[in-house]
Amino acid sequence: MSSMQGQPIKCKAAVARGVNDLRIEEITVAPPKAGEVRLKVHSNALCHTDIYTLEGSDPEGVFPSILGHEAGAVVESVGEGVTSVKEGDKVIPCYTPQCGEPECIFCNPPRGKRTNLCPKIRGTQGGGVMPDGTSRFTGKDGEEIKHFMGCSTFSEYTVVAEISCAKVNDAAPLHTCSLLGCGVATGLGAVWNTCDIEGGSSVAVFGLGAVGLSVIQGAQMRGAKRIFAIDTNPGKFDMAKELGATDCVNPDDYDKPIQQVLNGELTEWGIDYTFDATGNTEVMRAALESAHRGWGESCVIGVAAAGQEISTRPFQLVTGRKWTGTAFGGFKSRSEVPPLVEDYMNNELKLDHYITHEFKGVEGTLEAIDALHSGDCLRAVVTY
Ligand code: NAD
Ligand code: 022
Ligand code: ZN
Ligand code: ZN
Repeated sequence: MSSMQGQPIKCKAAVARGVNDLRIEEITVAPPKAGEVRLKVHSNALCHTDIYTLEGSDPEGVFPSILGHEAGAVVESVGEGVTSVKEGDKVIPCYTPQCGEPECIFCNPPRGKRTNLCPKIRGTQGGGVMPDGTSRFTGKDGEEIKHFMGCSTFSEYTVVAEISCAKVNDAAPLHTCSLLGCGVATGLGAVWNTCDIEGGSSVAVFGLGAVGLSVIQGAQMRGAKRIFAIDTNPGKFDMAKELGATDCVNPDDYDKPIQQVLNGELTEWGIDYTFDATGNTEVMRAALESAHRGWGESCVIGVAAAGQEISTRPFQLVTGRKWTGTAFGGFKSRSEVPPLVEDYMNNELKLDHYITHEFKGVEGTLEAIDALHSGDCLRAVVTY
């Protein structure tokens, strides 16, 4: 049994004190309450939403808080009534929970078969607190520090809800599998779950960060025939090709809008499935309008800045295009993330390609943020 079971733990964390003010501090992590799990975080990969929130761009962001939501961890201790994980288990904390209760229409078939939007702890998670309405983190002066996206993995220890913990293989290498906590899983799931593409389809992905590249990987694994990789940074094209892209396109090389190039010039009637992995609403429009006349489907993965709106002419929909979107690739976290870890361990899924930078210690989070700002970073993984 963990020697700290039932006791508060003092540890290091990167605390977001205010806009662009991330400080390495000693914090206290309270023991898990009923239905909660305390985790020792092994590795954390930075994702843009953490930076976006730190920069003050998320109007719902709260300070002080502990950011971070793409991680691999080990269970340190569990609260009352927790049965699905135990001390020593490897887990991936997930920002989309899966309560699995028989009465949850989002977790269960028939309507919940293909969604992961379990609302069980949505309100408290969005408010930066645990389901009982309080925080498990306190700072030096005993002041409350808020949680973030139900994960808060910029800390050596964190507390999450049991229903947010995906228990994975005991032999899983956590520093690579951390990527399955957000970016890579999201791109794969957009292809496999949200759009459920058929073999032989044509695919286009806008934005070749970790999310867009995993769309390419997922499409190739499904047997897509032609995969268009689109980015304004041509430095991304080599990796796109390595993961399965057949055509790389830089919109800046053309005078006309990219949708007219993809739909009408490079293809006659458009592309079966298109994905936005940029978060830019103009690109979302271009992705929709690049989709195939009569049946093309376009999936919004990118998260747009607060208050942004999308637009297109209704003609685009009347002529048979569909506009959809995804959260965490539609994966049900606790039941569908562990098989992804198995795929990686069986060499059926690539993860190592996405790790371009590695750092040590919670302090490394600061260096990782700088790396993420440089154009050549896919994922920077910090191992504590
Ligand atoms: P990233 O910043 O690493 O990648 C974005 C890429 O888009 C970059 O390569 C950039 O050069 C390219 N780009 C920018 N403007 C472009 C344009 N006009 N045309 C073509 N390419 C352009 O980001 P990421 O980590 O891969 O994440 C991508 C998006 O997915 C973000 O918006 C992120 O918030 C979102 N996301 C959504 C979910 C979800 O569940 N829906 C989950 C994770 C990430
Ligand atoms: C993760 N994201 C972007 C980069 N990394 C990301 C951001 C938001 C969502 C998904 C991924 C998202 C889509 C839909 C929702 N969220 C709302 C879900 C609901 O209403 O139940 C979302 C999620 C969590 C939080 C906010 C928005 C949060 O915990 N603060 C899943
Ligand atoms: Zn993320
Ligand atoms: Zn549920």
